[in-house]
Amino acid sequence: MSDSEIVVSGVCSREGEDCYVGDGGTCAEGKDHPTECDCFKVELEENTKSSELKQYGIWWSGNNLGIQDLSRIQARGESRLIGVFGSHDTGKTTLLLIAYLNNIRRGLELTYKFAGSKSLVAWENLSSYLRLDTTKSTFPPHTSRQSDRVPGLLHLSLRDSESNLIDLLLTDAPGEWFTTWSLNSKDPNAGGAPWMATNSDMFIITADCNKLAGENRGKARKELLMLLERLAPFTTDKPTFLIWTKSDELEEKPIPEPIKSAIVAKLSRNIPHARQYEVTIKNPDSVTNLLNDLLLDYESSRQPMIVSEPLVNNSSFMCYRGSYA
Ligand SMILES: Nc1nc2c(ncn2[C@@H]2O[C@H](COP(=O)(O)OP(=O)(O)OP(=O)(O)O)[C@@H](O)[C@H]2O)c(=O)[nH]1
Ligand SMILES: [Mg+2]
Repeated sequence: MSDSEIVVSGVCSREGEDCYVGDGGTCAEGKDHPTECDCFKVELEENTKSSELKQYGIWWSGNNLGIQDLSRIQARGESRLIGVFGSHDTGKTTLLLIAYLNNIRRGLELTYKFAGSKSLVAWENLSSYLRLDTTKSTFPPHTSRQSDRVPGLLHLSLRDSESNLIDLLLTDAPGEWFTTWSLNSKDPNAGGAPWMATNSDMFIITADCNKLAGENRGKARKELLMLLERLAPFTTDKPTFLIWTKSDELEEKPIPEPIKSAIVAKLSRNIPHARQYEVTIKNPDSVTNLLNDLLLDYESSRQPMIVSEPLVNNSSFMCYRGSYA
């Protein structure tokens, strides 16, 4: 076996657009070696002595997935996109992390079993805040506002009770996007909010119990009502859950009745099929249960395809469809 290796460096004309071969990713055209691709211009070719095994690139880095990765996930089967909407600090990222940590902790006990992830690095980076080390655990940091048109996507592969693989993509977006989008759907600072609204298969909307009972409850209520209104046309026929986050705070500081009933009334007017759940970091199963129910709702909302057999002959014998017809 030869231990020499040809090392090639150069630039791809699609670098940064949809190809990340220069950053150690794989070729967007699917070539095994960049030199085989017409888009790649070789700048330096060296013959090196190497005793290391040949390394093959993989298309995922483990970080948040983007729109290019989405098409690759979709290529292996049906995937489901869950859009998580809610203004700043309403517990969106924490909710996602509880789902991830509880899934890997409870493993095989759950109906939908953890079967891998292409964004493990992103999950682990975020959950390192929540994990209890020898000193203390903290909440994840605020999701930074990006100018992207698409949010960071977190990926979970699950297996259902019949061992079918389900690719779940969950959005982790900054809350400011939704506040801006609720005010003006055309505002460029709304980032990936319109993309999420159009492309999500299921919707989670966060209502922060702590904020709705706190000093700025008027502002929190207004932001939530505006979001419900903006989102309503996109949620038709799609499973939608309104999630009361930080419900552990309710005992000490309940949401004033007029505020709660205004939100519930708006929800039943604009998104009548939406279901409501309470979640808290103190009860990780509350998040797992809501995801289970969301997936079950999605399965039952899908209409079976009606296949009608074409009439190919006028003979009554050939037209016979059996006694059921
Ligand atoms: N009491 C309580 N506080 C919570 C809970 N979940 C989140 N929090 C608090 O809410 C804060 C915000 O949570 P995040 O998950 O970062 O909120 P976010 O919606 O992702 O915020 P942005 O990324 O800024 O949009 C955390 O820093 C915690 O202080 C919970 O279950 N109970
Ligand atoms: Mg966040």
